[in-house]
Amino acid sequence: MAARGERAADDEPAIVHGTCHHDCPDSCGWTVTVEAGVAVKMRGRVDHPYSAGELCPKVNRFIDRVYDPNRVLHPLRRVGAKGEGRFEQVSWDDALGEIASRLHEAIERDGAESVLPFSDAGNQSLLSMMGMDGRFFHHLGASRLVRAICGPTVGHGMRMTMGTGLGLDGLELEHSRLIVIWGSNTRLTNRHLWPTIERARRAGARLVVIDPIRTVTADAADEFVQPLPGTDIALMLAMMHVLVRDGLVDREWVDEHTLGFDELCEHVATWTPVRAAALCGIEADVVERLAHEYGTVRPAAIRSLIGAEHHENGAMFYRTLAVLPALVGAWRDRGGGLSRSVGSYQDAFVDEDALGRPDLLNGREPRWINMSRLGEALTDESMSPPVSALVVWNCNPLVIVPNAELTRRGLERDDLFTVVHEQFVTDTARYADFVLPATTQIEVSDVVPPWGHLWMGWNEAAIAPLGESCSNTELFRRLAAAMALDEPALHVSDDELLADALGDRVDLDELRRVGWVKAPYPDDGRPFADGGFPTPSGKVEFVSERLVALGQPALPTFVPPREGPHGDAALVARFPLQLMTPKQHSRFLNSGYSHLPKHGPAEGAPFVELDAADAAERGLSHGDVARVWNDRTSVQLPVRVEGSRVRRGVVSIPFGWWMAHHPDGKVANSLTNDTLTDWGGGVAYADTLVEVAAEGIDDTGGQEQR
Ligand SMILES: Nc1nc2c(c(=O)[nH]1)N[C@H]1C(S)=C(S)[C@@H](COP(=O)(O)OP(=O)(O)OC[C@H]3O[C@@H](n4cnc5c(=O)[nH]c(N)nc54)[C@H](O)[C@@H]3O)O[C@H]1N2
Ligand SMILES: Nc1nc2c(c(=O)[nH]1)N[C@H]1C(S)=C(S)[C@@H](COP(=O)(O)OP(=O)(O)OC[C@H]3O[C@@H](n4cnc5c(=O)[nH]c(N)nc54)[C@H](O)[C@@H]3O)O[C@H]1N2
Ligand code: SF4
Ligand SMILES: [Mo]
Repeated sequence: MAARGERAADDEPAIVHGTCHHDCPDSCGWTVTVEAGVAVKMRGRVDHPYSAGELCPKVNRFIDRVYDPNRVLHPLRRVGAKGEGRFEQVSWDDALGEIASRLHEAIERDGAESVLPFSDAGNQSLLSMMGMDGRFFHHLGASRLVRAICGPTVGHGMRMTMGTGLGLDGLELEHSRLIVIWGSNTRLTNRHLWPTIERARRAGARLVVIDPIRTVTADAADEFVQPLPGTDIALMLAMMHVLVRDGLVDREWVDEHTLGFDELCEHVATWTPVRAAALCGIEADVVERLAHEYGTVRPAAIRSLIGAEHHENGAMFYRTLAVLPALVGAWRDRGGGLSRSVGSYQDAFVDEDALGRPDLLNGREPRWINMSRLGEALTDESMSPPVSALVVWNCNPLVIVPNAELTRRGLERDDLFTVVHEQFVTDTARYADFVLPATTQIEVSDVVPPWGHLWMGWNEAAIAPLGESCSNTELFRRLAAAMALDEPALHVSDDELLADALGDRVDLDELRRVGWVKAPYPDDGRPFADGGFPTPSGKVEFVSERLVALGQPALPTFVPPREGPHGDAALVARFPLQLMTPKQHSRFLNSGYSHLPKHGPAEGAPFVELDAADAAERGLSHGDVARVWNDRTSVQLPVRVEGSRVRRGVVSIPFGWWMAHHPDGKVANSLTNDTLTDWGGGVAYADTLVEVAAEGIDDTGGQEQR
């Protein structure tokens, strides 16, 4: 067998090294065995500094995905009605010719802003996620997409307190002696961090998990706290109350590195554990114990990721959370502080502007459209200009954007021209005028800047693109050529794009040879031991003038979500249960695997999960078919009560299944809330109120939209 870097003889298997592209914190290293141009085996790369040889239940079968008989391998033109999913194969030339003229038409008629690019991190490699697309749409002057459905809210929240979203590298948890996982499901969503946490526990660390759902991570914790969703800020304020009341504050560190301690003390004086416990639906002594443990055990780390941002108060959650480590001086210690995405450490390598070229806007300022409000953008008749052309890649918006039935109505519009670049005919693609074939990660070389660890990875193409599929960068080069756009920046190669993005900060030859390069991180593992916070005051801001300027309270404040258990009373009276729609299946990555024969069926089918008492009150038993509804729509699902992981007042429908898997052709997001977060541009789909009843009981009061 030829070693990496050596060219294999044609009949000899080759081993090619790559990096996983999924929107997952782990960015694992892999090796692909190729025989006669065909990928025959994929394994975790044993010497990868983070993933160390393991992949995961979804990607262990990635080769099946690549060669799945339902892959889109040729351009398709719609022949049926929108949504029907009937297409005919056409040539690239025909597809590009028609797409180019439709885009020109839309631009001439309605202006360039009538074109909406729509994508997220379906492939989060550097060129695949923000390679040529940025240049192409900037040059056109198309509407700009606020890509904030995942992550930015966490950073925007922390930034108001610390001036930065940078936190503790996850691997530093090895040094912690108290680990509080606050709103993350590590064993499912970030599995390669788990061995680090287990190592810390073997060395004596205690693990507390705070989550409204008893997740697989909660199962493994020393203590599990299960608040009502969206209420954690009350819990944090009460912990501060106890820390101040019982003298557990690190006064020396606070005096030197924080702003507004006296105001904070006054502010939390009324936040007794009893008050917070009532709002969170937990016991007051749990709050006392948690605060005492956090105030006395060193080093103490809080670990979070993304999930808890999806609330109306999502940014405030992280603004408030970031106060806790400062109060107890946790940043002093190696293994102390707040750990979350470390993606921003890659800024040392990547120049996003040199890659995406916002200068090609030439002074124009096209409107911004928030991706989480796609349904509204497509259906709001006051939009001027209307969105008349939608180009989707790297994303499956119909399944993943909240308020899905509104998105569906938009996609059904006859006067909307939709192009989807995809590997499969997803629910979104069924509504497209053209579906164009996309490559998979083993067919294209690229660089992967991770957000869960520090090693930027190289991905070497292992096989040639299947069928007529092409990469995301190639798609936009082809579109630019078909539209006769002669801007030279739209016609450069992938190598040139990489050179623009990485400059001389990364030695590309070395990256290709080794497979990874580590972003700079403080040697002693203590990024803020001596302060140095990039806020206006240079300190951790317990009081924030910048928040006041945003129209937000200066101090950390619990504002109950409107569509939550303490929200709009009239709404709560009609819809007393809070719906969670979590990532729950180890074989799924968002909506990207439920349609595959060895992934979907192994996870069963969608269901609605209830606490036994809530089910009994509604006369529902395990296995019954129920209707789950609110003013957005109604969804029909089998009931799960046995082994339920939700608490009273909360129900849950797993996220990721497609329309075809749901008995009535809806999806979990058909029910969810598309209200944006307090700041940061995220979305509050985890603040969704519903009612549940046995199928056949009509209690909608004619409120349904559809
Ligand atoms: N197997 C698998 N792995 C994945 C993914 C997948 O789909 N499947 N998706 C990937 C992606 S895109 C991302 S962003 C990451 C996300 O990684 P995580 O952030 O770890 O995952 P989530 O499940 O979104 O949210 C974590 C937890 O937050 C909890 N939560 C929600 N609201 C609240 C709240 O108000 N308070 C508290 N305390 N907790 C709350 C949820 O119940 C959930 O258990 O996972 C990645 N990894
Ligand atoms: N209710 C609810 N809604 C959610 C979430 C939730 O937990 N609950 N999670 C939210 C989060 S955190 C996220 S990140 C989003 C994720 O939402 P998406 O980014 O839409 O994630 P996926 O469902 O994985 O869809 C990615 C698509 O990209 C395609 N793809 C993969 N690689 C390539 C490529 O190289 N080129 C092209 N053109 N396409 C490619 C895949 O085939 C797949 O269909 O969903 C969000 N929505
Ligand atoms: S999806 Fe995540 S855990 Fe699975 S191989 Fe990719 S990076 Fe690793
Ligand atoms: Mo995400």
